[in-house]
Amino acid sequence: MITAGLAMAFPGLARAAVQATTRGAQESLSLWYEQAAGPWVEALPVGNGRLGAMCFGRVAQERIQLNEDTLFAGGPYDPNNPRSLAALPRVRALIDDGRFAEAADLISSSMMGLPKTQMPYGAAGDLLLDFQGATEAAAYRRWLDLDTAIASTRFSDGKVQYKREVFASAPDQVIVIRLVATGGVMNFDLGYRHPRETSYGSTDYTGAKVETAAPPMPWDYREPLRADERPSSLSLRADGADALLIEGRNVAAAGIPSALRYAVRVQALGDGAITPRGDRIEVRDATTVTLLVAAATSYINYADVGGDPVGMVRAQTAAAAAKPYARLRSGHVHAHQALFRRLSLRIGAGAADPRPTNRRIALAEQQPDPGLAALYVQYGRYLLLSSSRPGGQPANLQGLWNEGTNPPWGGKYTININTQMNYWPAQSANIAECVEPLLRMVEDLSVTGAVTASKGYGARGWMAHHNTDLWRATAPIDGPLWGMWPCGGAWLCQALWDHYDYHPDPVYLRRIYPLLKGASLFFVDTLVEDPQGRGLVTSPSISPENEHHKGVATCAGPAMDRQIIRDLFGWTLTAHALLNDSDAAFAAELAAKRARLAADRVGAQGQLQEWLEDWDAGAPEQQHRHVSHLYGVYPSEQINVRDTPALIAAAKVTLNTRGDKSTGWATAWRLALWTRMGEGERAYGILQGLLGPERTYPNMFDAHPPFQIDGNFGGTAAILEMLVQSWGGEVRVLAALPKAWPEGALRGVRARGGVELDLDWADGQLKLLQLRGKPGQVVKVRYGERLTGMKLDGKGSATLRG
Ligand code: FUC
Repeated sequence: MITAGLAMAFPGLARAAVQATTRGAQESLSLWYEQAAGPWVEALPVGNGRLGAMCFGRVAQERIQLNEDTLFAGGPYDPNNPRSLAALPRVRALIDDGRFAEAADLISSSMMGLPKTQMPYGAAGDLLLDFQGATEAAAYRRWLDLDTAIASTRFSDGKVQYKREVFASAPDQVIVIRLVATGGVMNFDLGYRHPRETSYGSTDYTGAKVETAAPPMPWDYREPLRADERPSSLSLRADGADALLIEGRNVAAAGIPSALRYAVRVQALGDGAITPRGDRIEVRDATTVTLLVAAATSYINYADVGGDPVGMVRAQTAAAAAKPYARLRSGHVHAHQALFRRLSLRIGAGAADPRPTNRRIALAEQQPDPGLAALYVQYGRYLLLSSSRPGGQPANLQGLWNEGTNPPWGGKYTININTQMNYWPAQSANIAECVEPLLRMVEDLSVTGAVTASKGYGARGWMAHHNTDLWRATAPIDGPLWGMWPCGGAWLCQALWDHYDYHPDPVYLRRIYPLLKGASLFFVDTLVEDPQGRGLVTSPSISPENEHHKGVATCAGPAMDRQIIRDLFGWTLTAHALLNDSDAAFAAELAAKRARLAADRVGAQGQLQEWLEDWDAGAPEQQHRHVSHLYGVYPSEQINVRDTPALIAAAKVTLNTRGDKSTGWATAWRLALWTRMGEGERAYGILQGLLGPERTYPNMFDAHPPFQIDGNFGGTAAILEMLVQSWGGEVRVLAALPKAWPEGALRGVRARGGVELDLDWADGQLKLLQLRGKPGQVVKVRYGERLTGMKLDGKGSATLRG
């Protein structure tokens, strides 16, 4: 359900929001192409946070592939293994004895969730528009305008000019497809195709070269629409004089039965003759047609599937049909721009690049293209705004966009890095509203995860392991090497804390405090003494997905857990003090345990140790994609160049061993880490790789490979971080500016403490810095060696000239 009042849905934000800044910089805000999309990763995404569409821009047969963010498999389920708690003491004893493989075996046989996998995300099918007689096109162009959030296609057949626009409206909760013919008419049949199973393997991520030079689509290409592809549970029929209604059920998975019903309704409005014919709508002799598409499931929340999707899609299409197209369009554009236009970025001179986007990506590693980095930032902001809006589900592994019923890694929420990375840019990129779905997901997890805490660990509070899904499952899955990690929920709290840090507001703090407190309580109850006296540790755990010995990841007290819990306890203590929580005993215990968490360690190679033992040099995968023990450097600030230079030196040793090349998200993390450490040139080299064709598809989706959206978001946050950082009570300006970016302008980037900044730089030097915030507030700004306390005036602004 989409909540109307943002302020109610997400207290604190309305007060903290600042006025949209003037877009002070010229920038290119379009992705564009000279050919229709062939593979799915060439199609252009639109989304309103809940409904998504991939637009192919094909000539003879347009394909619009649909998603709805609650269309997951299965239904409400309790995944907690009743044998888990009894096995826990034995697992811990085996770990204490160094018998890690035996501990992992026992975890595998007694502690994994039931079922051992979670429910995959699905797809809502395809609209196929078959145009009569269309076999070729001239003057073809398709593009995605990030500033209006509209995907467009135009071409001509020599006589008639055709134009199509597609957008996903947040205010009207429909996808709108507008088709216009000038100088002639259109004739087409509108059909619907049920989603098919996608055939990605989940293991093909180890560096396969991505196909970027797919042959251009023939203009007359048509995909078959075969009746036998429709499962029997699916009904497809005319609904009134001008609409199709599709009703279906989600799929069962891993023994969890299908519990969701869904509906898609497509209503066709326009001139010419619009006639339903069985499972199609015929459009004849039309010059202007508007298709309104609504989709919904019966999902109300993770425990309630009693919604009325047919009623919803009928109401939504009917409401939209009552508005003229111009109003639907302007309502959509206005809602998008109110958020999107808060930030602008120019890197370089800002001259428009004459090449189509796929060409720029193909050459990104060979030629400097600073404008592509700026476009990547705006695309990242566009993607988060389109996949995570108040009232909807959080951005999943693919954001919102998924082609079929078996996406890579289930297209769910992997919370040992991926979901967290999705929200890295939310604050700095000035689109903090996008965090609201994540806040509600954590609120859900604090309920389902309390059951896992008590049934699995005999503990108070709540917790989540390394994955969750629409049903908010929190038990460990997949196997001990991936799933037996207790810090997924704790790490999610960081995005909630960051929102407070960037938008300090006591109402919001009161809302998240029980979540922080519950997450902390779980660790108060489950931290154990390291038998060698090094302090308090988690057990059992892993350093996400990395083996310390061949085939074994199970251990106690990996560095990442200690760092995350140190942060979590710190946020909780700060909130406890700010809110005057009277539970003094809780705070005292938290502070005492925080002080006794085992410290970060430097190993024999001079590296930051990934585990409590110095196993790093012998670990089987020296270049492993995860860099979990560097959480302390980024996104945390525990380890930083100002306060802990020795640990920073150790982190660099670690990162040099890991190497710069990795999967999409892991490349983005490396980029963010070198950036945070002030190493602009190293960061720039990594960024070139991220923007190039091995890690960016033609539609600018991140290539793990396959497509996974976290790299887009991690990359967006890291590029902004190259220009402005906010940690340790200071704002750092141009701290990792590479030589390749001597000039540019950034407007509307945010920093901790409720501050917004504009900056101009030229010749590699800061020229102008403007701050906005609370009148009288003092902001510490560091530029190079210079640290300046800037006091905001009575209007809440301050200016520094370089
Ligand atoms: C983690 C990563 C993989 C992938 C998956 C969705 O398991 O290690 O690379 O991103 O999440």
